[in-house]
Amino acid sequence: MERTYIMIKPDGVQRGLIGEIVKRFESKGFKLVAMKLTKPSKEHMEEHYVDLKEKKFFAGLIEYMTSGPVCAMVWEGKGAVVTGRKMLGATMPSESDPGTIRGDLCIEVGRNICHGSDSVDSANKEIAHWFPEGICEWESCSKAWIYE
Ligand code: IDP
Ligand code: MG
Repeated sequence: MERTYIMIKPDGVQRGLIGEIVKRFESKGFKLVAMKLTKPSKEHMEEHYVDLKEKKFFAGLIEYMTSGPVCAMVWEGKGAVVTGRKMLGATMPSESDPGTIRGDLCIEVGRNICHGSDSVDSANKEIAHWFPEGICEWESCSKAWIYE
């Protein structure tokens, strides 16, 4: 089953939006297989966003992302990567559709409250980066009511 790395950024944590975001993934039918609150180091965060290191907003992004705890999670389910991205909404909140997390809950790109893996390959890398201790395997009693 596919897994994706979803992270509630420091602004989402500070604004008390952990419950709201977790609720959407749970209600959808995805299974939570790892979760922790952690304050990432600069090096850890730079590695996470290594593909963006040439961008002019990189320094500001790292400062923002290391300004407080993030809620790191792994969600599992059919199509979790693509559907997770749809649930987050477009990177730019001004372009995120209503009904998406960013579309409903934030205004600026530099405070867009959540991260989601953009491919299965990045998901695997990000899960290994944030959860070197491994994830929690468990069987959900609702599986047969979510999947046919
Ligand atoms: P994503 O989070 O939707 O995958 P990316 O392009 O991977 O978007 O960018 C990572 C993060 O960098 C964004 O979520 C946002 O917080 C920040 N970011 C992206 N573009 C800009 C920008 O133009 N200005 C400031 N921050 C940006
Ligand atoms: Mg990205």
